[in-house]
Amino acid sequence: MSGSGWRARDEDRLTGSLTARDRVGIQDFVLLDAYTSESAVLDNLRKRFNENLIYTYIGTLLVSVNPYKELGIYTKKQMDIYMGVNFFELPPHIYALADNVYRTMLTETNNHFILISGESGAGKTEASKKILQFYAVSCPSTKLLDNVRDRLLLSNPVLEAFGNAKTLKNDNSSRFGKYMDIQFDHMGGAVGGHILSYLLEKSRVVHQNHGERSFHIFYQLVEGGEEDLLRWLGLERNCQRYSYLVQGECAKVSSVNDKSDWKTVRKALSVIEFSESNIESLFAIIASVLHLGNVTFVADSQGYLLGIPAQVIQVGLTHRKIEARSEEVLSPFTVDQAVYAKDALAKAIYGRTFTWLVNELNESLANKDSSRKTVIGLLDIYGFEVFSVNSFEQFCINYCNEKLQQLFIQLTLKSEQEEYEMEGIEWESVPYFNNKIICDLVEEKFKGIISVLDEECLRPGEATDMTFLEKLEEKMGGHAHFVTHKLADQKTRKTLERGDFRLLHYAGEVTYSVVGFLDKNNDLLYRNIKEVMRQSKNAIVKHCFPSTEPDSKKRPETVATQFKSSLVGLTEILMSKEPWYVRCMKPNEGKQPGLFDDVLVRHQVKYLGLMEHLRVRRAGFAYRRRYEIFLQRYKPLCPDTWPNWKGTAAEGVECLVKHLGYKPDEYKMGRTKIFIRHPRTLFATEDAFEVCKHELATRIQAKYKGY
Ligand code: AOV
Ligand code: MG
Repeated sequence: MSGSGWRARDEDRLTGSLTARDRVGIQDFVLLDAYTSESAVLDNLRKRFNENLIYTYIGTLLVSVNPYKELGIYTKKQMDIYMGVNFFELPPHIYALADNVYRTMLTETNNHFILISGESGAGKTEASKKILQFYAVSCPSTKLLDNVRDRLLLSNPVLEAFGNAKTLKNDNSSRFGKYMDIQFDHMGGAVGGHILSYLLEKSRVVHQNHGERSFHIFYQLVEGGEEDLLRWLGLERNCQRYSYLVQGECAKVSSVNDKSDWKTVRKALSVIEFSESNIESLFAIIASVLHLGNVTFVADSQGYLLGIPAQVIQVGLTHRKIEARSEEVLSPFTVDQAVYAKDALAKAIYGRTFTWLVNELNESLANKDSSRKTVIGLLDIYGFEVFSVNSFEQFCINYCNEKLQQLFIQLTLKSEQEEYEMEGIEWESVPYFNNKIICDLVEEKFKGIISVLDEECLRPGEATDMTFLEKLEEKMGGHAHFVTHKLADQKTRKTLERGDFRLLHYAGEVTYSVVGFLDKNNDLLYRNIKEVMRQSKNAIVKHCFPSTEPDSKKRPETVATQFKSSLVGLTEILMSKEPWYVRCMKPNEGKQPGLFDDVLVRHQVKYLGLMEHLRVRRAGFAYRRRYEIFLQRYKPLCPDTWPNWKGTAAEGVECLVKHLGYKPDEYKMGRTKIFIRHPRTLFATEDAFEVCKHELATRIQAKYKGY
C-alpha cells in the first residue's frame, strides 16, 4: 500500500465538513486553525459543549467538560462502537482513550496510567468509573474473570460510601486520594487490582462546614439500615439526633439517595466477600462514632458496640495517664479536654477503619497467580478546592494537586521538549509556567512550609498556630507565591486576616487560616485511649489498635510529612509507567446543566496548561516509536525488510517508510526513534499491516489445506 492510498475519510472525520464544523467545532484542538489563541480554544469548547459534545482531544490527551446531566453516551452500544477502533476514527470519548490505552498495553506489553485531573466537581471520579466500566465490559470474560470484574466494580460504591461526602463544591466529593491498578493477563483479561489511598479528610467525621455533610456511610446507615440492625446498634432513624451529622445543617441532599445507596453498599460488601461478622463489626464502629458524638460526659451505655465496657471508655475519655516518677497516675481532663479527646478518638477510629477497609478490598482484589501481568493505573484524587475558609485539609489537597501538575509538566512539556533535543530534532522551545517553585515552597527540606510546621509541632506547650505563622513570615517573606497580612502591600492587606496566609497556587490564590494547623498536623491520640481501644472485642477495632503499635514515646511522623512521603511514592509509581491524561473542567460553579461560564472555563484552560500543551503538540510529533519496535511490527510490509533486515534498525525503518511512501515532512528520524507528525500516517500503516496479516494468514491456511 502506498501513501497515495491514504484515506481521505480520516481528514473528513477529524475536521468535519465545513457546516458541521461550524456547528460542532473541531474534535482535536491540534487541528484548530487559530490554535495559539485562547479565545479560539474557548470558542471550540463552548460550541461543542452546547451540542452536548463534552469531549475534545489535544492529540491523545482528552479534555472533558462536566455536562451536569445524563447524556446517554455511556451505553453498552457506545462501548461496542469504541472497542478496537483507531483512536481518531470516531468522535472523542473517554471509551476511545480507555480502549487505546488497553490495546497499547497489550501490543507493547508494558504498564500504563491514566492521570485524571481537574478541580473539585470537574468530573474526575465519574471519568474513572466510566473507564473501569468500559474495561469490565470490553475485556475477555470467563467465570473466574467475571468474579474479579464484579469485585473491581463494586469496590467503588464501598469506597465512595466511606470516603466521599457532600461539600459545597460537589455532592459526591472524594475526600481521599485514590490510585487503582487494574492488572491484566497477557490475553487482556482483568485478573486483579490494587488500591492505594491517600490522606482521608477525617476531620469531617466530627465537624462539617455549613452546607456540607459527613461521609455518606453515616447517612446511609441511619436512613437505609434495616430495623433490626438499627435496634441492635441502638440507632434511631433520624440523622437529626446525631451531633456529628447535623453540623452542616444539610443531612438530606436532593441528588443523593442514601436509602438505595445503602442497599448497593450492603450488596457490594457481600459480593466482595466480607464476612458477616466483619460487616457487623464495621457497622458497629460507624454506629459507635455516632454515639461518641453524642457523649456529653455523663455515663453512656453504648460502649459495647466497640466491644469495650462503657465505664472503661468513660475513664479513657475523661482522664489522661501521666507518668510521675516511676508511677502512672490518672489525671482528670477539663471538659474541653474531654471533648477534644472524644473527637480525636472518633477521627482515629474512623480513619483507621477506612485503612482497614482498603486493605480488605485489596485482599479481595489480589491476584494470587504469579505470572507476568501488565497494569493500567487510574489516578483519581481530590481536586483543587477553595472555600471561604480554608484549613489544613485544603492545604494538603491543594498541595497534592500542585504535585500532579508538576508531574504533568515534567512528563509532557518538559520531557517532550527535552526528548526532541536529545533525539537531535530541531525544535523551538515553548515557554510554560513551571509550578515547581510552589511545590518547593510547600515541601522543601528545612525551608518549606511543611518543615516549618513540623518544627513548631516539636515544641508542645510553647508553639501555637500563631507562632507557626510568624515563623512562616520570617522564612517565606519575599517569596513571590506567599503572602500574609503583615507581608502584604496595603491593598492586599485589606483582603487578609491576621491569622491567614495566602498561597498563589498554579490554579489560583487560596487563603488559609492557620487555626488548627498544629493540632491537625500532630494528630495525637492520648496513649491511654489507645490502650483502652486495645482491649476491644470488636475484631476491626482490635486490628486497628494493635498492641505492637510503636511506643508513643517515639515521635510518629506528622500528617503533612507522611502525606508528602506518600506523594513521593506515588510519583515514583507513576513515573515507571506510560502516561495518559484526562483533563476535566467545570462549566460553571452552580452544578448546572447547559451553562458555560466563559470566565471560569478560560481560567481552567489557562492553569491546566492546555495552551502550552497544544503548542507543543501542534509543533511536534503525535507518535514516536523506538526503531526496533517499529521495525519489528511493520517489517512484513516491505520486501526488503521481511523477514529479516540485516542492517541497523534505523536503516531498516528508513527503508520501510520510504517503501510505504511517507513524505519527508511527515516524519523525522531521531537518534533512537522515528517521529511521526500526524496520526493518520500511522493509521495508514496500521491498516496496511492488518491487511498484510490477513493475507499472510490466508496464504498459510491455503498452504496447509492440501495436506
Ligand atoms: P470530581 O471527582 O472531579 O470532584 P465528580 O466526578 O464527582 O467530580 O463529578 C461531580 C458531579 O458532576 C457528579 O456527581 C455528576 O453529577 C456530574 N458529572 C460529572 N461527570 C459527568 C458526566 N460525564 N456526565 C454526567 N454528569 C457528570 V472532587 O472528588 O470534589 O475533586 O474532590
Ligand atoms: Mg472525585
